[in-house]
Amino acid sequence: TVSERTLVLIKPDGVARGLVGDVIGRIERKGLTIVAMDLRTLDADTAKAHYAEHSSKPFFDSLVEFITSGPLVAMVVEGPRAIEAFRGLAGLTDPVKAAPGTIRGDHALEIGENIVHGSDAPESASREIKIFFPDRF
Ligand code: DAT
Ligand code: MG
Repeated sequence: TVSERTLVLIKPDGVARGLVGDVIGRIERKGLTIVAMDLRTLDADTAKAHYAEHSSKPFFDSLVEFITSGPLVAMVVEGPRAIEAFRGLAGLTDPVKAAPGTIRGDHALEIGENIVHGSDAPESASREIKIFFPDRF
């Protein structure tokens, strides 16, 4: 199978709660490869660019506030069907609906604090990877 890349974020809640190792372990055990990784705190402009598709949603301002609230871990993850594979590890957006055994299903209850981000399609993956790692891919 041809390899693809996805942008994964361990959001500020995941970092603050000490879940970096758990999330990275799941990615590695699945057989995906981390090809770039960085701990950083986003500024508001970068956060708005990343979540541009949600700019008209009622939760946009709180989403930007949350994602800039502390350090996050940004990663580029590679492997066969990596986009769908990581979305499977993450579970559904609403952590109450996310199945136990998934990152969100095991660790979260609030939709606004759901531990991880993963790109949802090849176009969004390449757009998001350019925002986070402009000089590397
Ligand atoms: P996902 O992160 O699963 O791709 P999304 O792209 O629909 O989900 O939304 C991006 C993030 O925005 C999501 O991880 C959490 C937040 N969010 C989504 N829907 C929300 C809602 N109804 N209320 C509050 N935050 C929400
Ligand atoms: Mg999304």
